[in-house]
Parts: sequence; structure tokens; C-alpha cells
Amino acid sequence: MSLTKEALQALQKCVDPDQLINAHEELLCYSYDGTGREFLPEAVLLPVSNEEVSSIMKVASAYNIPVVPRGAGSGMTGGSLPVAGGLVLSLTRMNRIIEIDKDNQIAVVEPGVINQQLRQALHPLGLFYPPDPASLKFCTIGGNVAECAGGPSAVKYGVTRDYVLGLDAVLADGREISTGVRTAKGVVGYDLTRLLIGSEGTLAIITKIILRVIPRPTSRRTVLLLSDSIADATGLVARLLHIITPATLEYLDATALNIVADKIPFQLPTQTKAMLLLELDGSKEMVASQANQLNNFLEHENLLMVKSASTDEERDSLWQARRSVSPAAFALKPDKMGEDVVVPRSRIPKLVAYTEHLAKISTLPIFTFGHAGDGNIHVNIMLDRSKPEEVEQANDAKHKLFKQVIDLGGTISGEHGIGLTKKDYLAIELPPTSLNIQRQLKQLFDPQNILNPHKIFP
Ligand code: 2HG
Ligand code: ZN
Repeated sequence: MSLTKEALQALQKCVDPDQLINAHEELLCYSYDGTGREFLPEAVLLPVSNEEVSSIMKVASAYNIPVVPRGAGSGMTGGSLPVAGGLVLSLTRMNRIIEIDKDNQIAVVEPGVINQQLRQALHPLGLFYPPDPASLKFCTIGGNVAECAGGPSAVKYGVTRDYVLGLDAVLADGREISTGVRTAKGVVGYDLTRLLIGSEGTLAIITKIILRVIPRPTSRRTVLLLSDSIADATGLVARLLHIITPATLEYLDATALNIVADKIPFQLPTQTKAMLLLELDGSKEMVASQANQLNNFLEHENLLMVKSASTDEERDSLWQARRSVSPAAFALKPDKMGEDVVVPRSRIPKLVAYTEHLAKISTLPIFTFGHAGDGNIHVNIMLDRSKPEEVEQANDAKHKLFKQVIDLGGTISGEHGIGLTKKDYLAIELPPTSLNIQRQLKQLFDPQNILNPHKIFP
């Protein structure tokens, strides 16, 4: 326990009574995330302003209390889990869209704004914030920034970091900083904005985000490609991207398709082994021209079926199916290791063949889906954590997978971050000098190691 009576009293002075939770049954709500692991915090604080965050951090550093910032708790690697107890700083009440500057295509938001709410606010203004994690209906922009979230549209539009111009943040000792700019360009000093993006709550608490937004595409077409061969379907990805840049290029294997089959508005041929889900967007003319190029390209491909969604309802069902793969996977086993490895796109067939090999030598269900357009494949290893032999098998498969990914010239995380679940594997990818410099940065920002301790570093 790091929260003494004296520290608790000091914290009570920072916020109103309804902004501090320490009843056991309420603490439980802040003890888990998308990994299904659980760690109980000693107290939860719900600040509503920068000033409150700052005064909380001053108390936390004076009393040496661990602090874990948290958005919606939808993270996939344990980033928001209070593994050392202490405080959870829930930023969900800092949920104002402070400003939308239409002329300059900028939105300024607090971290607790839900991704989808920002999209809805931008829509009538003809603007668009592209990063679209599968959890966009409930995840927060602050969490997206902390993990540098991606999503299906990254293949055309990039990830969270490509839209963040500047940040306000509170340091471990309570000091406040502003980084970046609210202009289209800016190169004054080191890029602290980029350093904080993806830092998983280990360097500072993000309290305000300046985002670049873009004109909203007015037209789109959703196309489904079905193949009886995973190798053929994934082999097509890199070649297709020479012809057009779709807004999404997603891939699902047969298991992923099976677990969401009830949501797919079409009958799939029984030989289906893989699906690619593509979306074209832009103006009406651009979409029509890309669709033409796509059709010409597909004429020479050996596919079971090519089908376009003909109504908005069909399109929504297809995306609902895709976004449900991750939660639906629990029908296979009570626990999952959901990895988010990335390889150069031309090597996806090799990666997927390797996962099939891993599945063959294991008794666990292992299946793949994900953002093929980015080479970002979710390898899901399903298991029952109460069975030690399954945990051992799953860890072994994960280790082998990561090694193979590095051999293929890839990276062990494309969008979920390192957090808790991948920290022991960091050295597979980062050489010692790079790891050391990163540790020194952490030390500089947080010398007492109170901000999200035991994350990222082995
Ligand atoms: C997705 O793309 C998410 O659906 C979750 O990133 C992936 O559960 C997963 O492995
Ligand atoms: Zn994903």
C-alpha cells in the first residue's frame, strides 16, 4: 500500500468529494482493461481541469504514490492497469471539445473526449478526424494519443500521431508543459509532442490535445473480396497498393469470419479461407475511377467472390462484423493474447504461413485478421489462463512469433503499444543503446518513477 492516511487527506484537498473514489466496489470498475487482467487501485481521482491534475501530481510526487492515467480502459496491452496499486487518474470527466477552428482545420479537445463524439461534432462542418481504432465508439482521444492508436483507415490516412499538432501535459512533479504548435508546420526545438504520443502514460499526463483535421470525403464504396487461399488473398495486398490507395484494406481469416458470421450480411461460399475488406473514398468521381482501376486489377486475380455493399446498412453490418472480431474471439476460449505485429506488406503471406505453422504445433486456436494494408496483422492466440500448460504454450507461440516478425523485418507492435504484456519482449526489437536512451528519457521526465510504473521497460 502506498496511499497513507495523510496522503489521502492531501488528495481530498485537490478535488471535490465526488471526484475521489475509494470504495472497493467502485475501485473494481477501474481495475481492468482490454487484456482482461485485473489490478486494484487504492483510489481513483476524476479531475476536471489541468490545475486539478497538477495539484494531484504534486501530492503524488510528495508522497511517492504511483499514478496511472486512464481513458476508457479499452487498451490491449495493460497500459491503464495500476499494477503497483496507487492512484488511477481517470480523465473521462475532462471531455470537452474546446474548439473547432473550421478555417484552419484544427480541433482542440480534452483527453476524455470519445473518438466517435469528435467525429460526430466534425461531421456537419464537413470535417473529418481519420484515426479509427476498432473501439472508436467508446475509446478516448487521450487514450488514443497515449498509445498512438491506429485503425483500418491508417493505410490511407495514417495513425494518431499524424494528426496531433500539440499537447498540454502535466509532469510527474505537477509542472505544466505545452508542446508543439497550432499551425500546419513547426520545427522549434525537439519534438516533444511526438515523444509524448505513444508514451503510454509513463512520461506525463496529457490534458489538452490540438488536432489537425481534414475535409471529409463525400463518397465511398465498400468492397469485399473472398478467396479460398490465405496466401492468395494476402499476396494480393502489396500489389494492389501499387494500383490504388484505398481508405481501408482489412483482412480476416476463416476463423475470424466464422466468429462474426452472424453479422455478415451475405452468405459466404463454404470454401472461403480469407476475406479482404476494402473501402474506397473521396469525391464521387474519385471513387468511380478507383473502382474502375480496382476492377481491372481484380480481373486477373483468382477470387471466389467480389461484392460491393449496396446500401449503408450492408456497409454498417460489414464494419460491425469487422469491429466485433476482437470481442467475439472470446467464444473460442476465455482468454486471448491479441498481438499487433507488423511486417513489410509483401511479407504478409510469409507471416501468415508462419502463424499457421504455430497453430499446427500447438493445441490452442491461433487465428489472424487485421490491417493488411499496413502489414499490421492481429495474431490472436486463444487460451485459458487457469490452465498452466495453455499459458506455457501461448507464451511459447508468442515468443516464436515475435522472433519471426523481427526476422521478416517487422516490429512487435503497430498500434497497441508495449504496456505490460509485451515489455519482456522489448529487447527482441530494441538494441541496448536505444533501450538505454529511452530509460534515460523516462528518468528525466519522472525521476521517482511514479508515472505508470512497471510498463514498457523489461
Ligand atoms: C482491432 O483491430 C483491434 O480489432 C483489436 O486492434 C485487435 O484484439 C485484437 O487483437
Ligand atoms: Zn487493430
